Amino acid sequence: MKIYPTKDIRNVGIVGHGGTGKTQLVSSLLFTAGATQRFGKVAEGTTTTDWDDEEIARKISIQPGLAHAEWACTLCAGNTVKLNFIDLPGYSTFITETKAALIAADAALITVDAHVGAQVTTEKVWDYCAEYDIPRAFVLTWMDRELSSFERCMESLGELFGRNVVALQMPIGSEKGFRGVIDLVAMKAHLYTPDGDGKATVENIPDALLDEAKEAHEKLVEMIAEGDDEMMEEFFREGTIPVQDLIPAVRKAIVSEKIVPVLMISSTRNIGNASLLTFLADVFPHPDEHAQAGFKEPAGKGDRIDRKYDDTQPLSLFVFKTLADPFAGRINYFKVKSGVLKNDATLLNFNRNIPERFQHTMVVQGKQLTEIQELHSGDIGAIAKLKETITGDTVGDKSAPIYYQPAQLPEPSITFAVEPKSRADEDKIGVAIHKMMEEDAALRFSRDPQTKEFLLAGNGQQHVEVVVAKLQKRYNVNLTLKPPKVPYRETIRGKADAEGKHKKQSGGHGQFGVCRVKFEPAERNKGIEFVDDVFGGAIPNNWIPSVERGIREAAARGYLAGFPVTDFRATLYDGKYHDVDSSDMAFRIAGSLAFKEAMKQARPSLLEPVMHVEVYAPDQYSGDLMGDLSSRRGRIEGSEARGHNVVVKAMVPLAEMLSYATDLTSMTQGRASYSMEFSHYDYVPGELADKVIAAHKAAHGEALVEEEA
Ligand SMILES: Nc1nc2c(ncn2[C@@H]2O[C@H](COP(=O)(O)OP(=O)(O)OP(=O)(O)O)[C@@H](O)[C@H]2O)c(=O)[nH]1
Ligand SMILES: [Mg+2]
Repeated sequence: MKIYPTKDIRNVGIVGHGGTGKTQLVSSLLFTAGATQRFGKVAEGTTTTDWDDEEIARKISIQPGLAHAEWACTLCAGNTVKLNFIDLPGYSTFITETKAALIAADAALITVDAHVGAQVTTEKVWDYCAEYDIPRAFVLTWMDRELSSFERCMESLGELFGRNVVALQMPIGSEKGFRGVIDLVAMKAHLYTPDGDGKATVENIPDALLDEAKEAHEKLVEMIAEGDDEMMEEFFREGTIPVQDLIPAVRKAIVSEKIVPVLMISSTRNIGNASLLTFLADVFPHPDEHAQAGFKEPAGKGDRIDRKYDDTQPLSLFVFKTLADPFAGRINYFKVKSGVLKNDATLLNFNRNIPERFQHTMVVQGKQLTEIQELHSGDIGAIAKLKETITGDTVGDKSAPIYYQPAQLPEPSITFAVEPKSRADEDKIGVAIHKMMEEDAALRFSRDPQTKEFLLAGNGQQHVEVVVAKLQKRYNVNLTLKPPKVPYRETIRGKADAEGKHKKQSGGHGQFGVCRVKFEPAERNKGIEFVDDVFGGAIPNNWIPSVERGIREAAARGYLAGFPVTDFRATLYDGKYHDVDSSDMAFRIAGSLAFKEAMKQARPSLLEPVMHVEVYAPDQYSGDLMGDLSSRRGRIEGSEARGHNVVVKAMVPLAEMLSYATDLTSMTQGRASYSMEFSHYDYVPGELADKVIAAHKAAHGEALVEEEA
């Protein structure tokens, strides 16, 4: 593997709606560029970037897949550039992986199924690109498919993303007859042999398409020249701009996000591959064209430190994905953010303040890792067996600390109880899940304090199913997945003033602790706030944390139905103690008694998670969709036309959305898609709350009684 300087590196994030052909696209590009000898296919489970067992079995991407290829760049005097592909999942249950790893890309290709046009995740990934401020281009996939339409896609993308969406190519032939593209910059026809090697023969544009191509060329040039009077004048005077001037201008327009070009491909039949590769090599930005900022403190805090993707700056790198490989151990994917990484370097993990040795730095081709001597600023690599480093950490030269901000990810939206099949499984579950959590930032694991059930929270049913399958395969931990649970919470709506008194002073060592605590509601999502307002040593300082702990522990166990009580303020203002009989334990119990007493007075209420839901469907379903969401206690926020589709946005309680995936499919014959993200917690209406509480008590009656005893 050659070593590439920054300006010859292109880090391309491949994003798009689920199943639009991202993985297949990467596979066909790798094949054409000679990076793989065999043409890998999703249908056969042989692609480079979907290499994980679960990905092969399910034929979908679950985690970021890395690959790289070399391709000649016409602008770099025929030099080859290194294309690093970051193939990202499209299904909404795995989209947090996409957001977390897209941060390493310097530009994105957004795939759009030419038969459908934009879909719900198309907009979502567009927003991620905007958040990271990276240039983007659309690739229409499935151009060989029946009813695919270049014109319809241009219309729908233009409507959605603005007038700067512009065609850089035009199709030659359509559907089964799709056999090439017209390069609207150079004004040449690129013809392909279907099922061939993906390389083009370049010819003049066929007469039948010439007028249309000229019109599209004019539109492109006008957009690029906009604001550049000299170029505009030249264009009108000469009727054209020489290609050698036009390519750099296109490049500038893309990098500055002035235009968003549209290209196209059939990646199962290898039509359009070479044209797309040349586009990426010629006009996609290199890392140093993308501004970056590190911070003096973790999590985006403290002053900004300006760093450039520059070999002469101190070394720093950012870990954007951790894989927990059961054999190789932990593997970290990282991007060199500044400086040069040399094999065998010892660096400092700034977040954890521990040294880490980069003994065998590697480049990644799917599951295959190859050692490399050095990686320059902006390049992407992998390293195995670091001690503690995981996703989101910054590592670098210890004399120049810096922290890059990790992606902001949403909280998991759905919780399942899992049951170990045997005692042996129960013993292994903790360690195994811990390893899984290293590679999966969207996973949460806990134990229900009342039922003692193990709880797994993730972004959707499929996400949690995949985790359970991996636990079985990798660590031989066998779990049964139970129906999903809604993570209700409890809170108070009123105030209370309560005394907690724990007194057992008959015989032996006594126990004594009294506390007086005021409780009041706090803002939503504030959690529990504890205020120490004790005067004159009514409770000695060392036992004040004991009262707090007692309150927090009791709140975690819940009051109405065993869900954690949250969003309240507890102010400890008075109490009593005994020189001999008081203890940490006595004050913890007093705190928990005060909490229970207060809950009787403070109008306890049930809270439920409310989700932000977006549904995409052909517009004929618009009325049905809205009616259905309303019947799920949803509040419709609006509906907008998207060409022939409609997007309906609503706020709906999670409790009503548990079977939505299946219901939506049957309601629309599978022609709709939706995304769902946690929005906020809100009160459960009275009658329903009673039902939830009753149901919970019936299910966990025993545990609750035990708790009282
Ligand atoms: N006919 C045709 N089929 C395609 C094309 N591109 C992809 N497919 C098929 O579409 C299916 C999904 O392709 P993938 O590459 O897995 O899609 P993806 O976007 O990576 O999916 P996720 O990563 O799970 O979101 C596979 O069966 C591919 O063979 C294409 O250009 N033409
Ligand atoms: Mg994929």
